[in-house]
Order: sequence, then structure tokens, then C-alpha cells
Amino acid sequence: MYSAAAAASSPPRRDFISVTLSPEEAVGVGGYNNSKAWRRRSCWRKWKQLSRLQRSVILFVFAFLAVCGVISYTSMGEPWKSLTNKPLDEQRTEPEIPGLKLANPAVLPAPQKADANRGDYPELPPQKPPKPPHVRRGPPNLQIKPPRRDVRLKTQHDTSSVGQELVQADQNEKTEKSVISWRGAVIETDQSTEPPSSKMKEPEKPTSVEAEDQKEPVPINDRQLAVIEAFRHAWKGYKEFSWGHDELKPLSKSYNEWFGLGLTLIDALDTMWILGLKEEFEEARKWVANDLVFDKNVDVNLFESTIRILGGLLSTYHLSGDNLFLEKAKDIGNRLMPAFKTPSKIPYSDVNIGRGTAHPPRWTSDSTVAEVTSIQLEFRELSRLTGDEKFQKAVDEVMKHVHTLSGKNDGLVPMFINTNSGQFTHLGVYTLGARADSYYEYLLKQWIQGGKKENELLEDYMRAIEGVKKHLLQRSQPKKLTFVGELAHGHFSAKMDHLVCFLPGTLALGAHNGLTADHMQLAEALIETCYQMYAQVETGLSPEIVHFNLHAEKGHKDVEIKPADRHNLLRPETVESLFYMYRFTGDKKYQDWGWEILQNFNKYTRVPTGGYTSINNVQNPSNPEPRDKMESFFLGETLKYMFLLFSDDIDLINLDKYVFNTEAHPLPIWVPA
Ligand code: DMJ
Repeated sequence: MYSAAAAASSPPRRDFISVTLSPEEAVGVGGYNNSKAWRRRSCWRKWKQLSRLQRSVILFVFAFLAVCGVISYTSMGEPWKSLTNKPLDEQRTEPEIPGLKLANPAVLPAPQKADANRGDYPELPPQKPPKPPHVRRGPPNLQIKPPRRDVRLKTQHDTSSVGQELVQADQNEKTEKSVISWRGAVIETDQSTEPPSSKMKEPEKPTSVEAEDQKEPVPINDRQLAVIEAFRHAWKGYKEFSWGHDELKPLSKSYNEWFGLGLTLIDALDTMWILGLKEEFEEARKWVANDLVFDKNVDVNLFESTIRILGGLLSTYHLSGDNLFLEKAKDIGNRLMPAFKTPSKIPYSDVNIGRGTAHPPRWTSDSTVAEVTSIQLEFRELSRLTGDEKFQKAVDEVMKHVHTLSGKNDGLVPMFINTNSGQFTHLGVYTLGARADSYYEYLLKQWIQGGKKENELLEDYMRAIEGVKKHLLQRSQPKKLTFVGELAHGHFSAKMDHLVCFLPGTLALGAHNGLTADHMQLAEALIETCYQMYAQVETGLSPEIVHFNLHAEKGHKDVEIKPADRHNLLRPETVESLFYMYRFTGDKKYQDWGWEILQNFNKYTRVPTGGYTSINNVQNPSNPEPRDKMESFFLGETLKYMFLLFSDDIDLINLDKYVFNTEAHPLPIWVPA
């Protein structure tokens, strides 16, 4: 053992430190003394006994340890901090081997992602926490209730007037908080549907509750039952012979494929919901869930697929609260977007939804004015629901552009627009029939949908109705029926398409929304004419086109029909307008007229083995010449409007809360009246 003194006298090179303790100090001679003073003195003495080198080395070691301590503290600090801030579930050291579970799972389950279905919309803002119940939104203002089958049938004659119902409905609204549909979607009556803003909202999530409908449903009556029976008969044919295909061919018991997307089934979904056909709805829903695929190499017409498919899916989503329909709507909506990639942004008529390409018809680069201006309600609503502005932007741009275009005649538009130049073509021909009709309808309905704020739309609508009055209105002989003719290069033609019969309903809707009362007078006159287009014909069914007599001639009726125009395609427009007229006036003659029409459809177009068919000749009751085709709009529109017309429940699609697209699919008004 080396002594410290020896070490100091002969300083050989050492690479260790030796500390020599005296025997007393080592064993504590004199007894154990552990006093503080003794310990301090003893330490000091030992320190003094060390050589300078030894002291330096010890000091250096201490200093080194201190520096290391500080460094390691700062570098450990962050991970430690973040570790302690992480949610508990993330702090759990889950093994990364799939299928291997923790032996002791956490007591609380890990929080779920707010909405797993939103993965395909990366641009959406993160989901906010759910709002408290009193501000809950969507699906908006659902007023649909299943018609009650177990209650006493109520005929049209024992119902109170629409005026009284309006008052009653108002009172009900004040006292009620929510209504619930038969599939469990609940809507708060005081919630409004908000318009899209520049900063888009998140998708609305419907809320389901297990509760009973708080509002006593208005019982369905025998005329509504007759509509249900007609629907079931049509559906029977569709189901047996054309399930999942576009259109039933009821005579040949086969089907017609147009887009190959189950057009009739989708068009009919919300009708089944409104009619309370649960079983049929569920079966159709399964088809949508399992078999409806849009990833197909097929050309679809932008307008038709928007109003029937996108519109049908959106309205069914709103009525049912079932997210499946919104997901499908998003899918088809995205696939239709290539149509807008044109030099002028006026969309092409056709889109290949599988390939993502679009093109005009083979013979022209024009699109139809009605087609490019009657897709707005649907695309705007899709933006509101998804939070993705692109849909609304595309269709709003079309409207803004058309608003500025020259070539109008007192608000009346030509029938074609060029996708390259963005200009109207075939100038000088004006009609409210085919190729222009729903332009006028959607001016008003977009204005209503958006909460009556978009003044340009209203301006264009008001100007156009003035244009109709100035250039297209005439009276027939001998009955002096007011009708809407056509203007071709300054020449008036007394020709009116059945399609024009949407107009009385639209005018009445405008008047109901505060527009001038003379629109309502015009609506009353025009719906009388549309009814006469049925009543003056041998089968009691309207032809596709009529010509009115302008001069009284002995033995001539007001309505003339050309051989090429005497077909009937089961179209809805007159029944649609009857529905609006009854809702707003309560005049039961409108229900009676609709009832006559339904009976005539049953008499001349019903196919015994299932389905209804278009006919070739409305003038021949003994042989109306069935055409072997049931259009999807017969289920989507005609029967739906019949059912609503016969109903005395104004909350069965409340017109202050919903606006119908041009295929009779109700979409919510963003700021309901
Ligand atoms: C439907 O597809 C729509 O109502 C469209 O607006 C016009 N044509 C048919 C019904 O007639």
C-alpha cells in the first residue's frame, strides 16, 4: 500500500489514485463519532492530505460528471415531455405484430376517428367535436313519416282545408322538437340547413335515435292507397323482369339498358320512402349497397344522370339519413366532373364515368341549354354536404356565364349553347318546352334553395316570365285556354309540349315564395289548360305535343294533335303542377283532376303482368298501341307527385323546407322559410 507522503516525495508516473487512511480514522478509534463537526473536520483533513494532482483529478471527475448530467437532462427532456403529453392509448407500447394483442388492454378503449368515411376527401377540415343536441344539423328538417296503415282510412272529403292545416302545422312546429322517420333518422324542427360558404362546412352526419315519432301522422286516404297499389304493380314488373337494369319493358318482359346503372331503381328510392314501402326500399337499398358500381366504361348523359341518379341518391340520403346514399352520390358526382373540362366551362353533354373523359354529341359541339342549367340544385347540394366546393363552383360558373350572355329575348333563352365559344347557337327560337324548360324552373328553384339571396337568379327568372307573357302567351278557341306557344324567328307557333306543364307549378311556387300574385293567376290559367290537354283527348291522357286552335271553327276543339305527337310517355308535368296548385290553394278540383289522370293511366297503360307502359296513340281508346317501355320517371316523379297531390299533410315534403329537383327528388332548402 502506498502512503500519500511517499507518493509526494517520489512522484513516479501513476495512473491511479491511492488514498491512505490512518488506522484510527479507518476504524474510528476512540469510539464511533458521527457528529457533523467531526465528519466535516475529518473530510477536510483527508482532502488536505491529498496531493495537488489527486485533488485536480477528483475535481475534474466531478466537473465532468456534472457536465454530462446537464447534457443528458436536456436531451431527455423533450421525449419525456411528449411522452407524458400523449394520450394514454398512444403511450401504450402496442406490439407491431399484426394480430398480436396486449395481454392487458387499456381500461378505456382508444377514441375512434370522428368519421372513417371521409378518407377520400383530404381537403376537408378536421372533424369538429359533435355539437350539443340543440344545434344539431342534418339531415335537415326531415318531415317524412311513414304513412300509417293501421289507422282509419281518411278520404279526401273529411280533411280540413289547407289553410287550416297551415295554421295547425305552424302550431305543431312551435311545440315539437323533432320528428322521426321510420328508418330512425331524426330531425330537429328548428334546425336550418346552412348554405355553403367560401369556407365549406363539414359533411352533415345524420343522427339516429331510438324514439317514436312525436307527431301524429296524417292518415293516408284511399286515393293515396291507389297510388301505392299502382306503384307496387309497376315495381312488380320491374322486379321480375328488369331488376337492377335501367328500364322495364313490360310487354316483352325484359329490360332496356341506357346507362346500365339501375336507373329506375335509383329514381324510385325516395318514392318508396315517401309511400312508406319499407320492404321494397330495403331490398332496393341492398342492391345499391352491393351492386351499384359507377366504375364502368359507359357514356352517360350529364343532365339525365345528375337529375335522376345524383338527385335520387341525395334526396334518399336526406330522407333516410343513410350514409350509403351520400357515399354513392359523392362517387357519381366526382365521376361527372370531367364534363366541365371544356374551353368555355359549359359542360359537355356526355361523360364516360369509368374513364373520366367527356365529349359532346357526335354531330355537334353544342350542349342543350336546359341540360347545362338544370344540374345546379344537385351539384350545389353535393358541395354543401361534402364540404368540397368544386361541384358548386362548376355549376355556378355556368349560371353566371349564361346570365351575361347575349341572344336572349326578354329573358327567353335559345335552346343550344356551344361548349367551345360559350355562346348561344341557333338563335331566334324560343320555347318553354324541350331543351329549354328546366332552365326557367332552376332559376327559381336555385334562388329558393339558396335562401332567396342570389338576386341574379331571381332577376333572370322574373325577366323570363315577362318574356313568356310578352311573346309566348296566347288563348285558344273556343274555350279560351291560356297556353304557352313557341317563337321561331319572329313567327308564333301555337304548339305546346306536355313538358311545358311544369310551368304552372313553378309559377305557383314562386308566388308562394313572395313573387307577384299575377304569377299565381297565370298558374291557375295554365294548369286548366294542361288539364284540358288530358280531358279533351279520347283516352283522357295527354299527347306529347298539342297544337291549339287560334281561330274558332265549327266542330273544332281547342286541342289539335298531329299523328307524330300522339304518344304518351307517362310523363309527370301536369300531375306535378296539380300537386303545387293543391298545396297552395287547397282547391280539391286539382286532386280530382289528378285522380282522373291516375284512373286513365290504369285503364290504358297498365300491363297486367306487371308495370306500366308508354303508349303510341292517346286518341285510340280501343288500341292505344302500347310501346313496351316504362320510363324511370313514372316511378320517380309521376306516382310520387300523385301521392303527394292526394295527401292533406303539408309536412309530407314541406315546400318551405324542400325544393324538388326537376326529377321530383326533394332537396333541402338551405335556409328554410
Ligand atoms: C324528366 O326526366 C324530368 O322531369 C325532366 O325535367 C323532363 N323530362 C322528364 C319527365 O318528363
